[in-house]
Amino acid sequence: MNYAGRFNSFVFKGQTVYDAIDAYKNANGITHLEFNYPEHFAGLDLNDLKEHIHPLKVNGLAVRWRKNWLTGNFSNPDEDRRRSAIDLAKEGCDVCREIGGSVVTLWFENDGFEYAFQTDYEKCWKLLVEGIQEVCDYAPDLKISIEYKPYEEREFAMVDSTGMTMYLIDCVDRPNIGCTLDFCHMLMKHDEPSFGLALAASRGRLFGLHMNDGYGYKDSGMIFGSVNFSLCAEFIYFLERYHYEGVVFFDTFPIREECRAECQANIDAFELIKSKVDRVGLDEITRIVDQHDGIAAQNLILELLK
Ligand SMILES: [Mn+2]
Repeated sequence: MNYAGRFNSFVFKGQTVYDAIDAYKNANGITHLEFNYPEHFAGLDLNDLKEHIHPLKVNGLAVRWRKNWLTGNFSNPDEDRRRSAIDLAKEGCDVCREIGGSVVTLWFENDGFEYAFQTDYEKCWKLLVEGIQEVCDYAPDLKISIEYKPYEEREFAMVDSTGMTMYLIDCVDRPNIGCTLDFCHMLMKHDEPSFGLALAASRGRLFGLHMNDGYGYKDSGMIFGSVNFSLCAEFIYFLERYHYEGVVFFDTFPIREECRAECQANIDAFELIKSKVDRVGLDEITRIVDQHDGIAAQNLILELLK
C-alpha cells in the first residue's frame, strides 16, 4: 500500500515540516507526503523542499481556508471574499503540481450554516458548484477531491455525507472531480463507510482516503482499527475489490501519544487487518457478502479475528 502520515501530528507539537519528513523517511511503510496549503509552506523554499522530499513521493495537498473565510469559502456572500477563496485553491493547484503531487483535497469547512433563515440554499449550492468547476477547469491535470464532513466547523455543512458528495460530483460534472473519504467523518454521519466507498469507487471517483477511527459523535482521529475492527476490515476488503491504488493517508490526532509511534501504529494496524482479509481471501469474503446473511457475516468477523 501507499501510506502517508499527518504533518500536523508533528507541527502541533512544535516540530517543523522537515522534522516530520525526516521521521517519515525513517518510518516503516510511509511512501507519500500530504501537505496542507498554505500553512505547511510558510517560510519554505519550494526547490529546497523538493530536494528534501526525496525518496518519498508527494500525494498532494489539502487547501486550508481556516478563519479568514468564516462566512463561507466558495459560498461566501461577499464576492471579493469568495473570489479570494477560489484563488487560494488555484494557488494550491499550482503548488501541488510544482512539488509533484496529483491530488488537491477541498474540505469546505466554512460552507454551511447554523441558523434558520441564515442561508439561501439554492444560491449557495450554485456558488459552491461553480467555484469547484472553476478549480477543476483551472487544473485539468490534477484530481480535485472533495472531503465531506457532516458538521464542525459549521453546525450543518453543505457537503455533509457520502450521498451529498456524490450529488455534488454529478452537479460539478467534470472528469477530474472526485472525493476523499474520511473514516471518522463517515462514522459521524452514520454513513456505513464501505457503502460510501463502493458508491464512489464504482464510478471511478474515489481519489483519496483519510483513515482513522472513533466513536462516531465527533472527529476522534484515533488509530485505525482501534474501535471498529469489523468496519475497518470490511473497508479494506472493498478497497481491494475496487483495486484502490491511491494513497492511504492517516488523518489521526496523536495529542497525548508520541507522534512517530502513533504513525507506525496506524500502518501496523492497516497491514495486520489487510493480512487477515487476504488470508480469508476476496473470493471467500465475496461469497459470504453475497448471502446477505447476518450470522454468516458475524462468523466471518470471528474468522478474521483469528
Ligand atoms: Mn480528514
